[in-house]
Amino acid sequence: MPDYRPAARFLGLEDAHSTPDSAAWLLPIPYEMTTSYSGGTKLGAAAILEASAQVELYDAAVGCEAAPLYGVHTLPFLHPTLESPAAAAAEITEAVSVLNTRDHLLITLGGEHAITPAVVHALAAYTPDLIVVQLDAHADLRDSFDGTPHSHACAMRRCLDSAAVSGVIGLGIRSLCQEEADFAATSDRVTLITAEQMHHDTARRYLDRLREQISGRSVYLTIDVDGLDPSVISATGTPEPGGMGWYDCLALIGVVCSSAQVVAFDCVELAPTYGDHASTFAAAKLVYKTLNQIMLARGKLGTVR
Ligand SMILES: [Mn+2]
Repeated sequence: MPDYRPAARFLGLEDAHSTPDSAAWLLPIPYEMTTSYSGGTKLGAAAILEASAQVELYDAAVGCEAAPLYGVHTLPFLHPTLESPAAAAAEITEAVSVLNTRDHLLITLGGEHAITPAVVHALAAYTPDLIVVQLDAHADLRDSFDGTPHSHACAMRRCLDSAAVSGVIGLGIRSLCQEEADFAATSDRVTLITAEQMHHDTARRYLDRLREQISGRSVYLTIDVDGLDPSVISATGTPEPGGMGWYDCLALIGVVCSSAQVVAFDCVELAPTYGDHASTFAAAKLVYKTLNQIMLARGKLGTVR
């Protein structure tokens, strides 16, 4: 009989490589309360975990089977209260604070994008001068949406509520309203590199600009899967045409991980649809490849390259 147990752990790692001593801690947060178009992101974390068991441990970009070298501890699912978006955000912040991930790389899997500011606020308590690098189709800079300031459409605006967050750099942005455009233009803490700018910049000079802005600094990386083009990942609640290709995305992540100190990252807004395992697998592989770039920068992969 084949064993159809769902993958309880990221990459289906063995016991020895999935302990609390692991360099990376992965926290699934299947929270969904404010999605605005098509829902389903509460199923994203479980789908990514299940798909991750199919991802090869060997990553050609780092030239080795990387995960066993640093370990990934998959934590139990965090289910915040659904009493209100504000209460959910407060609970996530509290839980991440209590968890105390200071000595580990924290990876969170959404869930909707509203989890990002909640996690950032917990990390900001001991990370001054934190820059949030956002891969996303949407600016998420509205001050309020659908009657709540804790909507997924306000995720980056809420990150900026923390004085420890010195900037948000959005890349791949191609959907925003006048309020967000005006806010981005007048705030010295917001940089938007739009998908159109990236598309026309065939020499990828935006990567140099990004490197200059984040070099040597602490970065929280948030990957909203709708930042990628729907030809790569279409299983998301608010898809937008004209997003990043797979290799553009990897190049961007490579620059972030090699030039900044990435303290944590998340992958949010995957809304798995039956039959579209390509989207889910791409998200799982993207999380793994991002993790490997961070561990490479931290010297956890030794000299295996
Ligand atoms: Mn988005």
